[in-house]
Order: sequence, then C-alpha cells, then structure tokens
Amino acid sequence: QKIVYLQDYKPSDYLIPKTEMWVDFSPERTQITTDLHIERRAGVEAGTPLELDGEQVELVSIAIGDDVLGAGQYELSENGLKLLDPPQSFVLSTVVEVAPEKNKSLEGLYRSSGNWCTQCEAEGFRRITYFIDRPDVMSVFTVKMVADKDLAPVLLSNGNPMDKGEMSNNRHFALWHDPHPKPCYLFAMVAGKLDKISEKFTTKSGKNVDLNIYAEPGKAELCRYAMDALVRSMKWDEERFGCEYDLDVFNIVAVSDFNAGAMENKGLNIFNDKYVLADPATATDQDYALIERIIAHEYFHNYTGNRVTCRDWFQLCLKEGLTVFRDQEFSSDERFRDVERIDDVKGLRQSQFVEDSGPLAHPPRPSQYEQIDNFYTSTVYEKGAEVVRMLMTLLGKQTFHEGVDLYLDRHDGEAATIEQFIKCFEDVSGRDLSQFQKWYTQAGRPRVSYSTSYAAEQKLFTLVLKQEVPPTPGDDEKSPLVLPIRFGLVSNNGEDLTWEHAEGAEVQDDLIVTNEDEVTVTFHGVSSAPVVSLFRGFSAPVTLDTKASLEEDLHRARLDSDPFNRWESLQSAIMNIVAPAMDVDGPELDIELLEPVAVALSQTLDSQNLSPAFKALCLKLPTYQDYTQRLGQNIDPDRIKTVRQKVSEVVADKLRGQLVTLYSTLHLPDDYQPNAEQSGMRDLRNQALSLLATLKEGQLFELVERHYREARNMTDRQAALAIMCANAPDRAVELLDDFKRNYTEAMTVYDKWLGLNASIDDAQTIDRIKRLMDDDRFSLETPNRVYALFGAFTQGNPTQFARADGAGFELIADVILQIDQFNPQVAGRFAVAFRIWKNYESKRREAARAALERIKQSEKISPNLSEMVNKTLG
Ligand code: B3K
Ligand code: ZN
Repeated sequence: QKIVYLQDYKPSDYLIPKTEMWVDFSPERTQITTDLHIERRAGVEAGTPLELDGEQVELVSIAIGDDVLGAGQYELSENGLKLLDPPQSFVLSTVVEVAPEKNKSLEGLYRSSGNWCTQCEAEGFRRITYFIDRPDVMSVFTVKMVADKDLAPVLLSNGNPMDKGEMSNNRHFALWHDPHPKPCYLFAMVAGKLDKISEKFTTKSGKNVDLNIYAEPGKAELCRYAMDALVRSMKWDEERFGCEYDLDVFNIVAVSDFNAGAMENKGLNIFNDKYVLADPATATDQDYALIERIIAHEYFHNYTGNRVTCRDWFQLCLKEGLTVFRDQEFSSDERFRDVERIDDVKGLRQSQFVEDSGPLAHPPRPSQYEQIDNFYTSTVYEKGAEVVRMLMTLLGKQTFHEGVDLYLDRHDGEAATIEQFIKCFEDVSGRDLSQFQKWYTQAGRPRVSYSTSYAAEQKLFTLVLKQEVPPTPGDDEKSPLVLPIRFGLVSNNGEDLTWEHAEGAEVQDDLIVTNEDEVTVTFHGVSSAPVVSLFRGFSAPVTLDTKASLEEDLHRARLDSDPFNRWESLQSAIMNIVAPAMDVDGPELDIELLEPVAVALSQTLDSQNLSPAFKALCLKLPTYQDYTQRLGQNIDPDRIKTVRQKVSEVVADKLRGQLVTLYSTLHLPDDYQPNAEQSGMRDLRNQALSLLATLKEGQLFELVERHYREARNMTDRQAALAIMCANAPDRAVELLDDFKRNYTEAMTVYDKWLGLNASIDDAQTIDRIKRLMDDDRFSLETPNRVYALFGAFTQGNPTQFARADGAGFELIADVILQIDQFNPQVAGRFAVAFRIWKNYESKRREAARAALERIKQSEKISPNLSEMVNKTLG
C-alpha cells in the first residue's frame, strides 16, 4: 500500500479559485457538469501536468473552454485524470455521471431513505466529480441543482440560496452560492423529500440568520431539542470565542444512513439522525446530552475547521482537537463543569488510553498514514482536545483566548498547520512552546510517579516528580513533555495549605509546570503535613504510576476541594484493593479491605454539598476497561467479571439501606426535562438500583421490572432493561420482547433494543446476535444498525466477545469481512475491536490472532481494512 508522509508535503501546482456545478438528479444516475476555473500557481513551470482526483465517476465529456478534448490530450485512470500540458489559466468543463443508488460506501453522493445526500470528508468529493481533492485547494462554489419536483422538493447546498424556479417536465431548480472559499471536503448537497422546523437567529452585530433543521417526513418535530441546542451554541460561540455566524442561512439535515456522527459542511451540516432526533419517549438523557454536544461541535467547526481549515490531513487534529475542546467547554458551561470533566476523562481513558497503549498508537499529529479515514481516532479528537486544554492551563484563560483570537484572525480563509497554531500562542504569551509542541508529535503518554516528604521543624514539604514516556510501536526514543500540574496541599481538615515560597520548578498559585524527567519541588512555610493532590481536574493526560496509600486516597476522596480528584481517589482506592485479585495468578479478593471504601461512598451519598450527578458518578464502580488497563497483560475477562461482581455485591450489601432509601425517596418533577439537574437525579436513582440489583435477589428484580413498567421516559426504561440484562439474563429476554413489541417503532429505539440484546452476558448471546441479523429491520448496510448491535457486543460485552473458544472473535471477523465488501470505512472502524488482542491470556490471544489472520488472508479486502489489520497484528 501507498504510504503518505507529512514530510513530502508540497503545495498544489494548480489552484481552483472558482467552481461552478450543475447537478441533475434522476432516479438512475446523477449527471454533474462542472466548470473548474484553474490557475497554475505562480512559479510553477509551464508544461507541469495537472492531476485531478476522481474515483467511481464516469467521464462523459471534457473540454477546455469551447474545445472538446480528445483522447491523447488527457490520461484517465481509476484514480483520476491527468492533463498533460494545461494552459496557465483556463476553464476546464467536465461532465460526469455517478450512480448514487448503488453507492453503499456512504462516501460521495449516495441515497438514504430515497433522499440524495453527500459525505465528502476526507476524500469523498472525488467520487462526485474530478477535482484537486486536498484541503489546501480552496474554491468558491456555485451550484445549480435540478430534480423532479415530487422526488426532490427540497434542494440544498452550501452557502446562501440565490435563486429557484420551475422547469419543464415537472422539474425545478435551486441555485446556491457560497461566498467563502472552501476545500471540497466541506462541499455538500441534499435533494429529497424532507420536513423541517425553522427558527430565526440574530447575531451579535444584528445580522438575521434563518435556521432550519430537516428530517425525513414525519420526524421534524423530533428536531426541537437539536434546534434549541443550535441556538445556544451560536450564542455561546459569540460570547466565549467571539465567533459570529457568517451566512444568511444555516441548515442541518438529519439522514438515517451515515458513517460518522455528523459533518460540518459549510452552512449545510449533515447529521446522522441519531444525533438529532429526540423526544422523552425515545431518547435518554445521555442521548440528549450527545445531541447537544454534536450539534455544538459541528456548528463550532464553522470557525475552527471551515474559516480556518487544515493544510493537509496530517493536521486533522488542528480542527478536531480544538473543536472537541470547544464542545467540551460548551457542555461544561451549559451543564455541571465537574461532572462533564469526569465524564470526558472517563471517555478518554476508555478509548484513547487503550489506543495509545496498543499497536495503533499514534501522535495527535501523525507523520504518515495509508488511509486517512482510519485516522479519525480518539487520539486525534480527544487527546487533541486535551492538548488544547493544557495550553489554556499553561497560559491562563485570558492569554489562551488571545491566542485563539489571533489564530482565527491571522489564518482566516487559510489552510493552516499545528506549527502556525502554536506560533499564535507563542506570540501572545512570549513563551517558547517548542517543547510543548511535542504533545502533538509524540505518541504515548507519560507515566508520572512521585514521592513526598515533610519536615515539620523546617515546615518544608518536598515533592519529587518523575516522568517517563514508554515506547510505542516504531518509536523507542521519547522525550519528556511539558506537564502543567494543577495541585493542592490538602490539610487535615480538607483546606488547601498555603506556602511562602516554592523552588525547583515553575510554581504559580495552584500550578506546577515541569518539563524534565525528574524534578524536586520544595515548598517552604507549609504549616502541617499535607496530602498532596496532583493533576487536579486531570490537568494533563498522563498515567499516575505511584499508587497512593489507602489513607491518602480516602483523605482526598472525603476532603479534596477538587471534585475531579475526589472522584478519582475513590476510584483509585477501589482499584488498588481489587486489581491484584484480577491477576491470573493473583490472590483472592480480601473483601474486608472494601469496608473503608464503602464508608467513604456512604458519606459521599449522604453529603449535602455534592450534586446528585456527582454522586451518581461515584456510585459507578471502576469499569471493566479500567481494570484491563491497570492489569495490562494476561487478561482473563471472566476473572475480571467475577471479581467485579463480587465487589459490587459487597458494596451494595453494605450500602443496602441507603440505596433503597435513595431509590424510593428521590423524587423527580413530573415534567421531564433533559437538563443537567434532572438528568443527574435520574442517573443517581438508576445507579442506586443498578448497584442493588447486583445482589441478584428476586425482590430486587421485581423492583427493576416495576421500574421498567412504570417508567415515564426512555432514560428510566432503558436503565431498567440494562440492569436486567446485566444481572438476570432470563428475565431480561422476556422484558426485551415486551420492549420490542411496544416501544421500538422509532429506529433509534430499535437500535437500543439491538444493543441491549447484544450486551447480555450469557452463552446464548452469539446465537441471539446471529438471529437478530436476520430480523426484518436489521441491515448491515445501515451503519447505525451495525454500531448498535456489534458496538454493544465488542465494547459492552467483553466476556462474550472475548470468549475463550474464539466464537466472539470469529463472529466479528465474519461481519467485518461482509461489510468491507461495500463499506470499507465502517469495516476499518470495527477492526479496532481487536486492538487489545495481545493483552489477553494466551488462549484468547491465539483465538484473536487467528481471526485477524483470517481477515488478513481473505481475498479482496479494502485498503482501509488491510491497514487496520496489518497494524493491529503488528
Ligand atoms: N469532520 C467530521 C468527520 C468526518 C469523518 C470522515 N471519515 C465530523 C466531525 O468531526 O465533526
Ligand atoms: Zn469535528
């Protein structure tokens, strides 16, 4: 396979400042006529050939001006078109035909529920027409769309609507013009039968914007919450980042077949409908929160991604990391900051940390790739966001915002790089950020260890910090990174102790900044022996290697003024006690040790100062993945499951009375609202029930069943089902039948049903999944079905996926191979399920290897899948 290297970057020889398209939709084929206004870049030699990308498009005709080109004047291949000796400045007209009905890869132009729509990022535009398909070639697009009035009453593209009208033969047209030059990956079109809801927005400078959200007929009312989130996002971006919307209309279209979550096409965002459609009967609190976030994320791209885009795909995290950071900040401002932070870090650890510890480890800004589609990873997105967050921590909020302002101003309308981004922060702060930049270019994460001592007489507190970055595949030499460490010295009564002065590292207020392998920081004038609280708010994405004593953890869990470390310390106390028993040759779990942890949990639940949402987080005991990361090697999922079950039982039994009271007395308002307050209360109540149910008592299952039957919203109903699936498979199967009959009319709910079925941990699950694949409404061609069924299985059912007999691995290998025939992006993405194969104990390891080898040896696998499988096998 061809590898693309960052160091080979070279600007395009030709530019396309203007593009005019005429698109004629008809049921069988779509014809696209394109005028490209092409110019040779200054300084490029005459006679330099022009290469246009094009895949799966059928060339009907090609002309320069009025001269139709004949064979010999251009070369055509599977990947594009080459003009051998183009003039300096000219208009190239092409007519091509594409077949959207047959397009199951969901890249380029395709049909979803009969409607036409597009997905161009990263390299889908070349499946619509010939173009220089790279993000640094920016063009002003004008598009005329023509279609049958009944088949496609709605015709949408980027930018502003300029004209529309009737034509002969029951046809009509719409003309769209986007004044902002953009790379073709931000191009979009939608044509079809759609309903909409509309809203008006006035920007801070008084400009009126029409907002529309389109959905399939009958679903428009389900877009109300998305619209509310959009309006709040627009306001927030003005207030926090000074970013004001820049077109007359902003359209969102929800489609039911979509590979990713959504796409930020200029002025015309296209969404996977599961991130738009919601009402209390079909969506959970978590669904609402995700909708809010993704709506915001795509909207925020209008500046970070669209106004300033990426020079090349290596810079993907320039737009994604920054935009994830922005959506995290938005959610934190709209909801509970502390809870959002904990949730985000949990997400980071479950996906990015795992990625970073395995064969697919890569830096947020990689330096080589085979298929860019495989690089839409949690390292690029979530770690990318952590790096931006560290910049803010390091420079302070105000200077950070000055840096972002400068970046958006200096590079407006340009395609930028990470270096240019960092330079803006250097310019506003006067700080040298060259070492900091390694966060973008180095894979893996630092392991930080520490030790402390206190000399009472001198009132001297000493902190020794060490960092080490373990090697990642193909990269043994790691340098130390700049670590912004938020910290506090927690006293006996929980107050943060002060100090007179500190030396040995840069220390300011509650921030230590170190960039060395090892550093000793001494604090003078510390009045009593503190318990140190490091990386408050998870101020750097590291792994803390030093395991604190149980007393220290419990001290922080009870008293730390930083909510993140309060939560973290409780989790770490449990993990320190429990993890050894999960080791294949480990000791039995000593349940007596859990007593003080249960006491701390109990105090947390009783606290008057903590929010229900925070308490709910604390009740979520460490996850399966938390333990696999701690253990690293020789993982036996059954053993982890048994020990986790035991821990839950012990804790549930100790807190029984409190949990029952909590469940029965926590009352919610009748009027359902998906806001943070109510969501937190529901979460706490459901968490209490969930923990209780691990006691597996008949009476408790009655309670769970009643919770299901009396639920007045999907949050509670799904929670009840999930609890049953986790603790009583037989009863769960019955309830799931009822659920299917009564609630799954909406596909979003049908998908929940699929996922719940796949999450049941019993020996029948694999057969059950095979049966579900034959269900009338299931189809491998719709990514949401695939994500629901197999995502829940590979991520949510580790014991069955990683069965010792290999049946789970085989099932997923079969499915990946089938999907790869028509949708390589989704196939490649699913291969990620195998990334931890080397960490299993030997039997499972061999079974996983066999499944991977079988994929690798299969005939005709896509380049996407091949890259993933080869890298995973290592
Ligand atoms: N930029 C898109 C991702 C497109 C995925 C392409 N394979 C959505 C987002 O991150 O906002
Ligand atoms: Zn994004």
